[in-house]
Amino acid sequence: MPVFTGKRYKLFSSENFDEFMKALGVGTVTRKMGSSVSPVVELTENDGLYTLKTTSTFKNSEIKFKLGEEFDEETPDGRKVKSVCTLDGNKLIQVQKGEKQTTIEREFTPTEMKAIMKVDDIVCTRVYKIQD
Ligand code: DKA
Repeated sequence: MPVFTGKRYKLFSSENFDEFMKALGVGTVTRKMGSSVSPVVELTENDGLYTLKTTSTFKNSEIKFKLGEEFDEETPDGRKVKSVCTLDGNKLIQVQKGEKQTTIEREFTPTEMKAIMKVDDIVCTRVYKIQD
């Protein structure tokens, strides 16, 4: 298994998340809530079906997908998008197509997960440290 599945990663640092959310049209109240929480992310895999769970006191979300297969996703801020996830070594690359196109690249290592999220010309970097 190339990725570190079944581990829990908790948000440690975040850059440009407010700008990223603003570019997606997320309102002030939701942005404040989104910025104030430290979500825990967990990726698991069973027979080629991946589950990515994000939990926080603000919102819990879960997506299930097979690599390379498009699926419908409702984002934590309520956008309805078409997503495709692929794997490049330890990097899970998610492309979300909706009113705007977003990419979320999550790189998993034994100690941390780094998410690079892009929309328009905005790059948001979020680092999550392993738990347990
Ligand atoms: C995360 O996994 C953040 C995921 C990005 C969500 C986009 C907009 C959220 C607005 C609350 O830590």
